[in-house]
Amino acid sequence: MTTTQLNQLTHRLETINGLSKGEIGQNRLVYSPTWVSAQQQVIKWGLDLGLQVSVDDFGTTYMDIPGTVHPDQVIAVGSHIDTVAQGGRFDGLYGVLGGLQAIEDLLETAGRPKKTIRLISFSEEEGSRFPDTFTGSKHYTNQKVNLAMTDPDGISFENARKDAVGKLNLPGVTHAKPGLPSTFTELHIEQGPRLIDRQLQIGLVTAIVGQRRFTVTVKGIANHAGTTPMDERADALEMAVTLISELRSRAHELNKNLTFTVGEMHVSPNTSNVIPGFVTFSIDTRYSSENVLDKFEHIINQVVEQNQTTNITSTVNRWAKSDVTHLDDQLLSANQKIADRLGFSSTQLASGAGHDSQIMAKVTRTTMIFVPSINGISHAPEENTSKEDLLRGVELLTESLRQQAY
Ligand code: HGY
Ligand code: MN
Ligand code: MN
Ligand code: MN
Repeated sequence: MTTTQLNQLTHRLETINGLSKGEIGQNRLVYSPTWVSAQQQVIKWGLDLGLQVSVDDFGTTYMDIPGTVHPDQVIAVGSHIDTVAQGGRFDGLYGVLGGLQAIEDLLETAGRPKKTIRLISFSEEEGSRFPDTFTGSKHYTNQKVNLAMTDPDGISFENARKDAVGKLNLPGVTHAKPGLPSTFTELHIEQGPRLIDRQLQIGLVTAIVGQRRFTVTVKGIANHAGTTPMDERADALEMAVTLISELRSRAHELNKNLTFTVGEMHVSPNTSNVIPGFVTFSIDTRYSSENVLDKFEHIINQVVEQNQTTNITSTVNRWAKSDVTHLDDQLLSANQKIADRLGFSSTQLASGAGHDSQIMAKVTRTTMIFVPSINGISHAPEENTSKEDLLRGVELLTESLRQQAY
């Protein structure tokens, strides 16, 4: 990739990340106004490049260069366009725009491919607005998504979806969901410290860890902070804190590598002189074996059950579950050979982050390419990757596409 092409990639990253002007980090929550503008911009770049663009009912965008010899064999690349709240500039977006850059470089240097190349910009992966994850790739792979689920403001997925997707039917765009590809490759930042700490340039992903996400609801009795005796309170927040610290220690006892994160909490009425009567909090837990996750899910239910009192009740709802996913060995070793040939230092590793690849791996041969995250930070405005590393990831992806589709 030449400097011009690298500048084009960074310009495109800045254009889309610039849509969150004045906000802390990136807030491209699915179907939000910045999400619509971002997907519209990706579509425009694809149309300018002469790609055949289609958009499905969930707003996932597919951009094809039909193959000259085997148009029915589809080699796909892509990632997700949405972000977490106050997220980083590269998670997801780098895989979409890096894929676009690889395709552009190939069209310029090698002309049309023999097999169809497809760039996919998945509508939603993070689960940061609605209580479900990977809804874009789930829809593409014909998995059920609950359209009636609502976001914290009570807006339904169905209504938000219809309103946003209607704005993507730009001139030249077909409204359709294409068939499944023969292979899928996702270019992504590592989102952790391993590559950067070991000064390695490329990560080739062997597997994606399993994850579970829960919402715990604690119901107490709202009351006056000044007049209610301490031993007569049904303080929902105090109970939530007890549950969190007990579960946190049990996670560690069960397995020191099990991750346990409470990232979201809603306190009601969230007023300084009122004893909280209602609290919800999230639990995100990951590990590379289902039975450890099953055991921990059992512990969560047990601890929540044991902490019922007369006036405080707690319930737990598990709303996301994905099993550990092993990725395609052949594609990985082909990429290993390319990385070696290009002289890139690399390692093979499992991903602690979830990815659309774990959904695509259920229906097609799938692989992932990681580039380093500076200081290992992700899901935060400080998320960063050097230009040289961005470039190397695209170069490896370009060679992998050349090998598969030409
Ligand atoms: O949460 C994750 O693992 C991913 O970044 N969605
Ligand atoms: Mn991601
Ligand atoms: Mn993410
Ligand atoms: Mn992900």
